[in-house]
Parts: sequence; C-alpha cells; structure tokens
Amino acid sequence: MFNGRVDTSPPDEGGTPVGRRLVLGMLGLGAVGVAAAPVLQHGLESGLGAVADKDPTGLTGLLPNGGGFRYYSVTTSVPEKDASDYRLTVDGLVDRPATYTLDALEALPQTRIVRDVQCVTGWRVPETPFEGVRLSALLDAAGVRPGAKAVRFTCFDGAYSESLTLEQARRDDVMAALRMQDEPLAHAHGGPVRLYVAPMYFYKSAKWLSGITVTDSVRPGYWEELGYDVDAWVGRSNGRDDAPTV
Ligand SMILES: Nc1nc2c(c(=O)[nH]1)N[C@H]1C(S)=C(S)[C@@H](COP(=O)(O)O)O[C@H]1N2
Ligand SMILES: [Mo]
Repeated sequence: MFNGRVDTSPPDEGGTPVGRRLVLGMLGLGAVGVAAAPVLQHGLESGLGAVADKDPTGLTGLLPNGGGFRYYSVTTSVPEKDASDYRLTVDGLVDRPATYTLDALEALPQTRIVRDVQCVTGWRVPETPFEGVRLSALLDAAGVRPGAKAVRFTCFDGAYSESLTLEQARRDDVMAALRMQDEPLAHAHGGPVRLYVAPMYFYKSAKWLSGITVTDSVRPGYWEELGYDVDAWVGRSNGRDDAPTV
C-alpha cells in the first residue's frame, strides 16, 4: 500500500501542501506552482478520466486505434446520439432561432480543414482532417442581432461548455464538425457533432455540441473557470507548448 504521504502531509511554511508539490514535481512542473494546478487537474481528471483509478499511467486513456488522441470527458458517461435524436439549437441574440437535425447539417455546404490537433497538456495529432459546417454559416442563417458580442456553446453531456467572441466564431477555420479523419465523428470524439476551433487548443473544441447561444459577453467555459485562457491560441497562450506529453 502507498505510504499515504501525499494524502496526509500538512501544509509547509508557505501553506502549500507537500503532496501537491511532490505531484507537480513528478510532472516536471516544479516551481510553476499554483499556475500549473489547473493543468494538473486537467491531466488527472479528464485526460485519464474514469480509468485513472485503474491505471494511473493513463495509458488506458488512449483510445483503441485512437491514432494519438486521448479520450476526454468531464462526465463519466455521455448519452449516445445519432441522426434520429441529435439536435443542435441556435438561439440567444438572433432574429431566427433554429434547431438543426443531423440531416439538416449534412445538407449544408461542408468545409474541410487539415491542421494539427494540439491539446494544452502537450499531446498533438498532426495533420488531422475535419469537415463540417462553418459556424459563420449557422450564425448568418440565424441573423445575429446588433450588439451581440460572443457565442456560448453547450453540450449534451450536460456539463461542458465553451465560448468564443463573435469575431473568433466567424473565422473560416471554426466549424461544427461532422467528420474527422474522413469518417463520421465517433461518439468518443464528441460525435455526431463537435465544435472544432482549429487555431486554438483542443479544449475549445467542445464535444457533443448541442447548443449555440449568441450572447452579449464572453462567459468562460468549463476549463476556463479553472484557470485556462479564454483566448486559447495555440502557441500564444497558456505557456504550455513546451509541456511534456502527459
Ligand atoms: N464535452 C466535452 N468536450 C471536450 C472535453 C470534455 O471533457 N468534454 N475536453 C476537451 C479537451 S481538454 C480536449 S484535449 C479534447 C479531447 O478530444 P478527444 O476526446 O476527441 O481526444 O476535447 C475537448 N472538448
Ligand atoms: Mo485538452
């Protein structure tokens, strides 16, 4: 049995629990300290997910045939949806709120982007094709009202959320993705529809997308409440590009 040191050590003089310092040290984060704590949480709570208690190395968190992807979910189970019951709503500060079925999304013009997927914790999947409907097309169809500033995304896992400024959301490399690596988006990857924000760290790309709400201000998403940058440009935020792959 483990000697219990991590669980039972009292805070040191600086008030930092010894256990946390040890774990940060193990991950090579060292003196980054408090600023790194959300990264650690990210790795442990969602990167390794429900299997973490069985395999603390996280290797079982790799998807079978995942091609380098890791499975992330902040909830332990997520309902499966397909063309019969999937719905995407667009609402908020718009003139024409809408609800799309999967068939309706498939009938819209599709766009294809091939970029590296980059998780903020360090893993990367090079040259990954995504296809789907540009968010700007959905926003234009809904008729964004003057004064709107941001877009909030919600998910049918019932927990995750994300946000973009309206300007970011209208970029041509931001989409509601229906396909990845030339296949329909699998449930494990957030299918049938996930957000794909190509220029930002992958936590912006909300899986199991169910709602797009136009708002008057940016509301930080799930990880952003825990310290991650809202503007998550790869290479220009979080200071994590040299992070070890965990
Ligand atoms: N709904 C939902 N979307 C999510 C997450 C999540 O936990 N729940 N994790 C994010 C993070 S941190 C990453 S790295 C990617 C992982 O996507 P994957 O599971 O397809 O590899 O999804 C992002 N979108
Ligand atoms: Mo991530």
